[in-house]
Amino acid sequence: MKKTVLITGATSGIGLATARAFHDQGFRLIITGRRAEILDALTEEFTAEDCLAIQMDVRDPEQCRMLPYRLPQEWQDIDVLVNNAGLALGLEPVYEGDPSDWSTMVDTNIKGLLDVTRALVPGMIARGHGHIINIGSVAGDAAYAGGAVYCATKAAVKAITDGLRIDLVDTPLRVTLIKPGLVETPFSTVRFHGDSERAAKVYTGIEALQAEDIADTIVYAAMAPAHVQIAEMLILATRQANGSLIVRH
Ligand code: NDP
Ligand code: 8X3
Repeated sequence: MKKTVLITGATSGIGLATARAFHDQGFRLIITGRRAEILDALTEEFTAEDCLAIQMDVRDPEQCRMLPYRLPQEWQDIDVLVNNAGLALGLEPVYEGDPSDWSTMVDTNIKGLLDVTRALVPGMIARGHGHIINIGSVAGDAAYAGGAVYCATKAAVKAITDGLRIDLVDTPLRVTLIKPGLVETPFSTVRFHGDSERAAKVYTGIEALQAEDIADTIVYAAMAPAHVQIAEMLILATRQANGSLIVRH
């Protein structure tokens, strides 16, 4: 019987690379995101037998609550949940930031992750197995200029992940935090509200991480023997030391 992974935000970047990496390892995929046309194309790529697409917006608490009820019986036994959906919006000082950007980041990165976790973890506990892998960031370790709110959301992901691991310590479930550094994905285009020229500069002069590099670490954590719980991994580009120090040539 193939194992099943559910990935939030599987339509792009790290989530999409993670879907492909799990598929290569023989997992069945439940892929989610807001963009239906990409989900449809991916269902064809992975084939309907191995892939169930669920269109959803993690900012909507009711959609998160209903998620388990939208899964056909044969898709309910989720082995791995990858809470990946997330974004940064803006790179201004707090005193010039857009409150609507702050709400979107908080609702997606913190509340969405919490609501999906709340919906799916009780089933894992009842079945006696499961692995929750949350995508944090180096940004959660310390704030950087213009990133206060995004960094705060990723610090919250770290605290929620640690708290969940404590809450589940007397169960067979495992909880992992993956903290990537600079990864070259559409992340910066989203951050700069579609300004792809500005986004490209983020990755100029440095060999940035690729989404596949992070997918490898996620699959590594998931494939570790059942008695091994990878609690946390920080993955940086070689010319990056932390959220603020990046050397470009
Ligand atoms: P992308 O923009 O490429 O992917 C983001 C994914 O999140 C998309 O699939 C998007 O799907 C989904 N998403 C965003 N908002 C929602 C929502 N409201 N409901 C459902 N899905 C949503 O960026 P990355 O792959 O780089 O980012 C993935 C994660 O990795 C994020 O949590 C990010 O914070 C984190 N991260 C990224 C780093 C980087 O440098 N790139 C570094 C460290 C962490 P759709 O638009 O279809 O809804
Ligand atoms: C994304 C990486 O450094 O742009 O979390 O915040 S960074």
